[in-house]
Amino acid sequence: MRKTAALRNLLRRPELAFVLEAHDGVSARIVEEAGFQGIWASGLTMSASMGVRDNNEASWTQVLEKVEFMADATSIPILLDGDTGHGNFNNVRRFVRKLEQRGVAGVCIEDKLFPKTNSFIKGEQQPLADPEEFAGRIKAAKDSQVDADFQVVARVEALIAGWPMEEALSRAETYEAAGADAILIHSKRSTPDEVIGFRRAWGDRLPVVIVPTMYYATPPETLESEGFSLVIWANHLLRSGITAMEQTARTIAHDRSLFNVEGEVASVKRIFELQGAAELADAETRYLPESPKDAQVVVLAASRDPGFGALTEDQPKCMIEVGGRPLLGRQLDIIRSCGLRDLVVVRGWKAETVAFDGVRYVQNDDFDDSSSAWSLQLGLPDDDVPLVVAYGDIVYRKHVLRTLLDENADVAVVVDLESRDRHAKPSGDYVKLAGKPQLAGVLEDEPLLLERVAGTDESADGEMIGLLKTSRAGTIRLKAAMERLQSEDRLRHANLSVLVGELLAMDCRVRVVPITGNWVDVNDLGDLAEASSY
Ligand code: SPV
Ligand code: MG
Repeated sequence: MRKTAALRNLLRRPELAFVLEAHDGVSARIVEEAGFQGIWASGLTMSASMGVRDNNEASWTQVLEKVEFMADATSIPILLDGDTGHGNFNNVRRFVRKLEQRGVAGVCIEDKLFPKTNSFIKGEQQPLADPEEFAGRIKAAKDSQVDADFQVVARVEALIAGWPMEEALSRAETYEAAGADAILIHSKRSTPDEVIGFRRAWGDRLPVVIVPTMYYATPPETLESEGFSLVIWANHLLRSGITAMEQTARTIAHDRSLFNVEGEVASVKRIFELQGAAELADAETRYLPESPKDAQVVVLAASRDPGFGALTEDQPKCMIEVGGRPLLGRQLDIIRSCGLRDLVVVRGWKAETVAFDGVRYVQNDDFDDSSSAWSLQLGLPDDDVPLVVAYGDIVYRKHVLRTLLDENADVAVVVDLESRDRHAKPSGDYVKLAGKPQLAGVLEDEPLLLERVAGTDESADGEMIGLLKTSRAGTIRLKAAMERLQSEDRLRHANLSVLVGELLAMDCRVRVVPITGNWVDVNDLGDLAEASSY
């Protein structure tokens, strides 16, 4: 529903409606989140929040600027306190057109003279407008609106200025005849007698709006049963904000520390929420090209590898030091040097020994009875972000990771085409490629794809080194493959090769980034010596 129509409904529906004051984008959002169906953009609080008086010291265009932020930040209608309309009928015409353009649903103008003064400052001494002249402002407003549902509320200040009820009623009648959509009857009494008296005499002719700032103790049921249409809580967010801000400022000044206020103030995260940060993050996934540097890196470093005997007695394999630096430290340096910053390490065996700055850790308590896909599942982010997945016990030259990141594919794995020539022991991560694996041809021709995982089959074309990346779309596929494995109870003991095999089984294209050497999978002491050069 358009905001104008929504405000019209609030004014016209049989049940009493409530709107709460806001004075900027964030307070407007707070009003909406609290469940209100409308916002009062108060002249008093908008001017106060700008540090000026409620005497039209802020120009009407400055008011427009402010209310535009409020309208943009919210989806409920705003009734703007238009003061006197900022001049005569002519100023009102332009004002109304501009308010409509800024997404404001209605305006309330009061029968006083520009520049106005707040009603609670010597209200009885304030001159009222000539009712016929003010009726001209109302008529001009109604004649200028483009949207038929834009609401113009005529505010009667007669009771504030000390005139009798007859004057208030006669003015209301004149404004109704001029086309007003509702009458705001204002009172500075501490009881609702005046406004109730007005409403009873006025009847149902036009909806009646009230501002119970001074008769705040009146129960809402009374206001409801007296037939009012709209209650404006006119200034309470600014006032509560002032109390909180004064308290916080005094405490910080006194303590010279934030310690005593931290638990009392909204979190920075809450500010981000109110600013709509989540919407932007969502939009980024739709509109920004994926940058490989935004990938989340998950390094799988939970396993012990008892083959190393005493070397992995008190630490996982990835923490074996070569040249004074643990293997994992070397790999993290390489990862960081490629611009990747979001690093997760899945720890397991002797987790406490795996400690690097700037890394988030996830724990695989079942490291003895699970494999790398299980660790990966524990380290996966909830969001479908691009991923880089690496075994924790490999090291490679920087350009290996660079080439992988540059590969424009949803799923890509690094495959060493010559690993068999260097290793005596067969690997379990051999793969068969689709098409010709010759490196020279590969670099120029069609993208090289994986055909199947080949386990220990030595006639295969190469070996996956344990380095894989996915785009956002690839992450979704990867998660689906993991779910399939899990549904068949195969995930717990699956390594990356099994996972890649499952992706292929799902008809997912897996791009191959071919290398020859330039990496080490540390399996014996000879590998350790080589790793020290990375
Ligand atoms: C405002 O909120 O600015 C109003 C209501 O006009 S009152 O302050 O009560 O006049
Ligand atoms: Mg005002």
